[in-house]
Amino acid sequence: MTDEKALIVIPTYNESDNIGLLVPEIYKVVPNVEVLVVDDSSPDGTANCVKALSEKYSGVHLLSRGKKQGLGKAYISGFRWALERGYEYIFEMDADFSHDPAYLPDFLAAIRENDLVLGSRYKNGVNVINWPMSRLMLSYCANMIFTRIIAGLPFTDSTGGFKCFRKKVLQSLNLNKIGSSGYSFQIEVNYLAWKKGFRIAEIPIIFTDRKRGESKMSTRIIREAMILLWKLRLRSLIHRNG
Ligand SMILES: Nc1nc2c(ncn2[C@@H]2O[C@H](COP(=O)(O)OP(=O)(O)OP(=O)(O)O)[C@@H](O)[C@H]2O)c(=O)[nH]1
Ligand SMILES: [Mg+2]
Repeated sequence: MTDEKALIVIPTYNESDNIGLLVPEIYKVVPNVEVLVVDDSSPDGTANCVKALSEKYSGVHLLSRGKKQGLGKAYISGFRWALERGYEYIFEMDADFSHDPAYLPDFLAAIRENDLVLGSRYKNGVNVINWPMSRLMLSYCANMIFTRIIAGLPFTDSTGGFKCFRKKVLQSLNLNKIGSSGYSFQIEVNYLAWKKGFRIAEIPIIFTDRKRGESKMSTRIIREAMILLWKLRLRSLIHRNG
């Protein structure tokens, strides 16, 4: 564990079954980090669970937003909150236990030599547990074929949401201009960091499907990602030609 301040940003929508279990697991592994839960006024009372946690763990913070506006917008407010307070390492992590806190030390080790560390489900084969074949095929093709071929990204997992940024990467992004909300938010941020020449590493993670709570995956999210890939392709072509 490094001495610099690390913040784990966790967006939540109806994660009251998970968040109260996840935070203690995080603190067992990395006691010195802080946690910011960005909740979009979940009807299931997730925010109350976070308030109770913050009484027990002084490093737990809650950022409440008025209504559900998608993952991307939640992360952008979380990033702004983190930058205003000077955290050096800023994590993205899901609340649903798909991202095992046991990997947090691996990220902290890798970020010492890098500016952005991506947790990859596909770096060492396929490490996804309990997803239906259709969902796995969609994710695998999106990452290993579409993002690499259409947008030219050199990563094995560009849509994953378990990652760690150095502060300077987020400071360099124009957060107002990031328009994506679903998985394409992850692709867009990776693309922008890669184009700026930051050092980006992937570490292998095993991803497990959620056991509790409901999925927010939708066809709208998939459509948004496909449109973004072609936009990025176009953007690369325009920049290449002057
Ligand atoms: N604040 C906020 N959080 C969200 C929103 N949509 C999803 N999340 C959270 O983002 C994380 C990832 O979302 P998931 O629902 O797990 O999405 P997923 O991983 O695609 O779907 P499953 O794992 O299959 O359920 C979880 O912690 C969600 O609670 C949103 O609109 N606002
Ligand atoms: Mg999930």
